[in-house]
Amino acid sequence: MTHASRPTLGVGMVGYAFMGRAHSHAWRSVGAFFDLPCAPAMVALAGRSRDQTEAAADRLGWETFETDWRKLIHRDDVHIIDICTPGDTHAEIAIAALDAGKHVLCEKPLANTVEQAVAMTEAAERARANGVRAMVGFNYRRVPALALAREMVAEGRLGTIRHVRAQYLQDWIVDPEFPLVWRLDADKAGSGALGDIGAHIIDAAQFVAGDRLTGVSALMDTFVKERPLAGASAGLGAAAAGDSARGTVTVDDAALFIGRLSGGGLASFEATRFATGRKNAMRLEINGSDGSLAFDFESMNELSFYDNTEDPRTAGFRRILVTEPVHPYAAAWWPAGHLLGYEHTFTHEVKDFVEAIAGGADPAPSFADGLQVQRVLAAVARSAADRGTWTDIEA
Ligand code: SOE
Repeated sequence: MTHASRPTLGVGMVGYAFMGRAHSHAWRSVGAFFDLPCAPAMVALAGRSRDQTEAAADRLGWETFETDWRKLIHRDDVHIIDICTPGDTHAEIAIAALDAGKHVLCEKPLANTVEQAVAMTEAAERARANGVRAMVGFNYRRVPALALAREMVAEGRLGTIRHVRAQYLQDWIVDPEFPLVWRLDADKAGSGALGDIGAHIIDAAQFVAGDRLTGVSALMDTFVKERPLAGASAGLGAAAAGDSARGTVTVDDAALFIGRLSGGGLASFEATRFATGRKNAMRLEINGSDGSLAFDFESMNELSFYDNTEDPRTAGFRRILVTEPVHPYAAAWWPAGHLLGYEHTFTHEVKDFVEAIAGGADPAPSFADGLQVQRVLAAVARSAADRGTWTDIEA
């Protein structure tokens, strides 16, 4: 088959804010760098406001736009629905799209509740019987260094895993005057640091370790309980009720927990938006009997490896620059040492999704994987609400 005669996969995306921009970039660039079996076409963008959606479609490279996502999912030229909206709408859109026979890529966390995630997973299973695929967007799996870490653990380079230490540290709401945006509203976001960034480290830790959490004990807190309402002037979409108007923060600012892994290891997690000075420090350290791995997203092209089988006189953590053609995803990009960024993780995500669809394979992470993360989030919230009581995670 020539490049030009490949079948087209029409993409329809819902939402055009931060994640919509990141996904648009991925859809725009994926075909230029990866040799895909199908050609993705950016068919249409959906959003509620006509003017803003039209302008976003134009800026982000979408051919057309819709002001109702229901129209999008019934278009014959759309084969994939990419959901980039806040969590409160994921279930409705994803289930309708899957039932309409569209493949679905859904941003994380999969849903706002376990019940929604169960319904979405059931819809994905129904659709799978007809060759329709669903994937949840845990993009950090597609950081080359973390994909390499997974390969190394799977090859046994770390031996038996004893510790998994995961942190996701941000500081964007340290200022108590930072407005009450949707990510601080439980109705829209489900939870705060827990679901937004805790979900990422739960998925990444389990993915790299190849293991699952079985139970947790947690602490959560909301340090700043009221914030200025997000006014229209701030471009944040909520109604302004005067300069001094404040609203209640209904989500956690920080979530910390310890957990047990089914393979016998112990794990600790810290997700916070109050780690002053840490911008996007998504960190993972894994200690095994034969070695350790350490990663920090703020240096995302690097992976630290300690090989415990080496001569102890010269052993030490070594820094692997994960840009060699032999490294995951790297061959498609630049010569070694020419670094990748945050946006590339989304390009890798859509590449893997398109390949799975074309190859009739199940993409990972599946909705069932997203549901399992949702169960961990729920167990963490339950434990924290009950003074840290040990809480098992439903298998
Ligand atoms: C905001 O906290 C956020 O953008 C998350 O929603 C993303 O998933 C994460 O990658 C970066 O931080």
